[in-house]
Amino acid sequence: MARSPSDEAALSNDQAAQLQALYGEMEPEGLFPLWESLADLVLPQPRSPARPHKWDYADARAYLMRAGDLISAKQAERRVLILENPGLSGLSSITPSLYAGLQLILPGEIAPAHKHTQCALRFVMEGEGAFTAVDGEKAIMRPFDLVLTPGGQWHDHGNPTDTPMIWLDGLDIPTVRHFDASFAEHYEADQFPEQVPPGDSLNRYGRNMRPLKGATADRRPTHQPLFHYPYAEWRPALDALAASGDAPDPHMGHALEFLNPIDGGPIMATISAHVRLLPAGFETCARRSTDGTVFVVVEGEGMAWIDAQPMALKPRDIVVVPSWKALRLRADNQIVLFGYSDKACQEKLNLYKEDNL
Ligand code: 1HN
Repeated sequence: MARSPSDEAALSNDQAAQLQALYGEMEPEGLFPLWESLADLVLPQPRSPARPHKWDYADARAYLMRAGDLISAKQAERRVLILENPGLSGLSSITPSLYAGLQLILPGEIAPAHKHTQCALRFVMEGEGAFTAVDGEKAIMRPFDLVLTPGGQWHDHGNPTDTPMIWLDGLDIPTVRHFDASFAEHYEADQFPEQVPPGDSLNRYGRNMRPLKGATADRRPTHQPLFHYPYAEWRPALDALAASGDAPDPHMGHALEFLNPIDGGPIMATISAHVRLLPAGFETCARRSTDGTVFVVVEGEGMAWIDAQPMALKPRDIVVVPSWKALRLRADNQIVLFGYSDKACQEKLNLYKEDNL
């Protein structure tokens, strides 16, 4: 939409020289000419600085285990390797709005209780039986469970098992940074006191029901009662969808979004998450959307093309697809993917757009 002055009749040498002199004098006052940058500020379509990228789980895991030999979870507060997008150097971001990291908690360790404005999700990569506690309620984690720690809630992690536990952290850190709205606090003890038995809120809110009345019914924040979405529940739901006889969506395959039971909306205010199943041999049509998305390969092998850049997929690989890059997928055998993005936030701001090609 914007044209620079150079598109018009060329500036005379004298005009150009006088403009440069003007810019030079204004700059120390914090004043700049919009006409020199308008075309870069208001883009005709997204031009993400983020790049398509894949992290090989085995490679990242080897570094994470080395970190495990060198620093404890307690010393580190959180022992995490940040998955930084190569196009967003120094920003600790996987997309301009989202953060991703791989967190390790070793047998016997505790990651101490804290709370912050940022919303987080955990997607379990390996290990079974460690927990995340949210406001004193444990979610016992198994591979490919989704666990939320919504903003403002005390959370600590512990691993009472004899094997390492690794999960992917997804947070809205860059979004909160953008709004200059970060607050954080440490709890006075390592763990927030246990309030209810593990699984309590899943029982109350995770069965398409909610407490009708009762003293403990409102213990969870009313806008965010459920924080555990077990693999044991979402995986059979995908299989049932695939077996229903409906053809897979040409762009998405069989896809299910995780919901907040309180309003049927996305899981958290800033982050949406979904899973999809692509039957063996299935190839999607290309699709682009404004929500840069982080994918975890849960099972299967195949290929992704991101704006025609090919990437081979195998279990536990992590792939980022930036905003408005066309994604095409092929499943060599049946593929299951988990994905999270800032779609929830973009929809609130009336920004979200998708294009099925
Ligand atoms: C955080 O609270 C966790 O609780 C993990 O496990 C990673 C990265 C930045 C800020 C807070 C956690 C985090 C984080």
